[in-house]
Amino acid sequence: MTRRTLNLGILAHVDAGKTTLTERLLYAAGVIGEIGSVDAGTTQTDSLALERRRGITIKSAVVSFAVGGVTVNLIDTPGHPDFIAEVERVLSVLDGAVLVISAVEGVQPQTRVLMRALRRLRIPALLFVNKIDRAGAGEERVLRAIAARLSPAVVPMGSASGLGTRAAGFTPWAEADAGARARLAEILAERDEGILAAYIDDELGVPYARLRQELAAQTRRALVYPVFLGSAATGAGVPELMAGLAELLPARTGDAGGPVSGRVFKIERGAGGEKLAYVRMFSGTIRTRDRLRFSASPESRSHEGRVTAIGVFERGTATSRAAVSAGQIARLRGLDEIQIGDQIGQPEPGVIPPQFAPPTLESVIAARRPADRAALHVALGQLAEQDPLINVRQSPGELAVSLYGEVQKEVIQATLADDFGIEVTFRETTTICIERPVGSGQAAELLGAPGNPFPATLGLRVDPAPPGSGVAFRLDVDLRSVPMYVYKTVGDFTAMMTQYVTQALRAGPFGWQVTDCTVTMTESGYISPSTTAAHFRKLTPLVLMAALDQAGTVVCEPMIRVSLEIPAETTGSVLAAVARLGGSAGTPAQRADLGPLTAVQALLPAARAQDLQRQLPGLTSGEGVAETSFGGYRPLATQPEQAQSRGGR
Ligand SMILES: Nc1nc2c(ncn2[C@@H]2O[C@H](COP(=O)(O)OP(=O)(O)OP(=O)(O)O)[C@@H](O)[C@H]2O)c(=O)[nH]1
Ligand SMILES: [Mg+2]
Repeated sequence: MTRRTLNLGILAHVDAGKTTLTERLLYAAGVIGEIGSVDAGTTQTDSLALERRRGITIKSAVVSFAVGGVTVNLIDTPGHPDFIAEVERVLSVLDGAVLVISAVEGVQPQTRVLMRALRRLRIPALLFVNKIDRAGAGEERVLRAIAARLSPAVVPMGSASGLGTRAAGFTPWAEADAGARARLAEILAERDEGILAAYIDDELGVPYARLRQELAAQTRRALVYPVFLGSAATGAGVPELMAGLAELLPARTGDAGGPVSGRVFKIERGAGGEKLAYVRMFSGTIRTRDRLRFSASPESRSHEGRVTAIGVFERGTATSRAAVSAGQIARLRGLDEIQIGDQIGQPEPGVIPPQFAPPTLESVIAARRPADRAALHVALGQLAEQDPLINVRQSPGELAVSLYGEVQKEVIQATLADDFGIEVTFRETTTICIERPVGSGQAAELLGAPGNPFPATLGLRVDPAPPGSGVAFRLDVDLRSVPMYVYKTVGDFTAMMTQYVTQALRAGPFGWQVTDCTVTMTESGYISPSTTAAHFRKLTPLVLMAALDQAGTVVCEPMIRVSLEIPAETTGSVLAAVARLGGSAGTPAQRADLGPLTAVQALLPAARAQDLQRQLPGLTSGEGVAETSFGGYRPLATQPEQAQSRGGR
């Protein structure tokens, strides 16, 4: 029998109670007989030693349970912004989400970042206002903030009582509650003509069952967001939330007989060091001993591997099975070359990967014991496999890792010590710049010409492209000049060249990654059978650097957009601080939803944004709040001299 599956993400600002809620749901579903605690380090999903020690989630983790005929694969995610990369991968495999909001702290910066991503990707979500048992918990205040700052299309599903006490509870609206019914009909009518007509006809005449059906339909289309209240600590509101998962979110069966399509959202190493890939299946069936093809994107080079074991998530953990099919999540063994984010088989239609800010910081990392140097290199490579945005860069004698922040740095340090036995030191954290071409440049190496060490012709042109557009590669050569005995298809040749070009652009004339450009291959030539793929690979950086030198590049630093909400009388001193830190600010604005606070948008160099956050409490008597997001790249005011460049990185 095929069961319906709901792949559910639990998302929230750090500490809102995701892991505690996960534990509660597992308990309520009968998967665990005892509730573990984050504070004692005994939960199912915070299973890493480091997570237990620190009491925070670092890696996403999958557990499953059944409710109302639906198998729920729950993915508990980290809330700390340093680990946003984990959340990014998870978002692309979800059918639905629960966004947890603390009833005490209310809507927090990361809550808004996540809600924006859910709305953009049209992922259906239920909101859970947690911690109603804690002193300082609010109901009206939090619901107002949710409506003003997350989405106006929210539907409270009941009301809380005994706020701030262990006895705090949640009561769903009764069917007979005329007020609640009218509010529900009103919000649904805004998005459905049929309900609107029936509602205008007779305000209370719309059958309740029809309203619930319509609520489910609109929730599944991510048009409205039902809100539950409760406490993961006491269990209040959890049964209602659980029933809501089955009633309101879209569970799927999927086409098990269709072509294989899946996406890898997590990589782990097993006890013996073997790679384990967590895959969400969109279509088709994978069986043990199947040979699979996978790649980072349809344009990039694909790899193959044979599946040696399959674990399918059932009643808590992964259970060994002979096959996994559409809709399910599996842990696959045997695919040595697979990487996080890889697509298995055919790309699933219509999935736009979310785009959070890239890491803007990096730090040079070194092994304390010189003998560990090689081992450190291997270990960082493995960490980068698991964490899509850990980028390790090598320059002569140095290794630098990209970072989101200090907590991630501490976690990398502890992981290297615990799992690999390598003690490391970090140098101070610096920002990661990029280079953009300022003009067009062209260069070529011709077959047989003096100075060309390889028996092949390669010509490349580089042109600037709009900021944020990344790198595009185009082929503009006579196809007869492409060595088809080396590459089976033109597609393969383009994929290989794209890879060589991407690799070569990792360090431009000033040593930074070159981006926002189009690279066009303008000339190609070979002599059969001496010309090999390696000749094109080795020529690419030579030709591309010559073209870039001709084009010229400008070094740009990452910027952070800061949305400030500050008491009106502190505007002057906050604007002065922004200017001192090298930033710029927009016109302060009064907004109805902010009360006595004034909204100001500022743009600061990433290196200084944290300074502003540190100064803010002092500048605003603790009343100002700042929310940050990535603000693109801006050319450095003082461009480095080429001679002093970090060349050779
Ligand atoms: N009083 C009370 N405390 C709670 C509740 N839910 C969680 N907590 C506490 O809040 C803290 C954070 O809980 P977690 O479940 O780790 O929160 P999280 O969202 O998973 O945190 P990260 O994964 O690190 O982002 C812990 O000390 C919990 O015991 C609740 O409903 N009421
Ligand atoms: Mg957690």
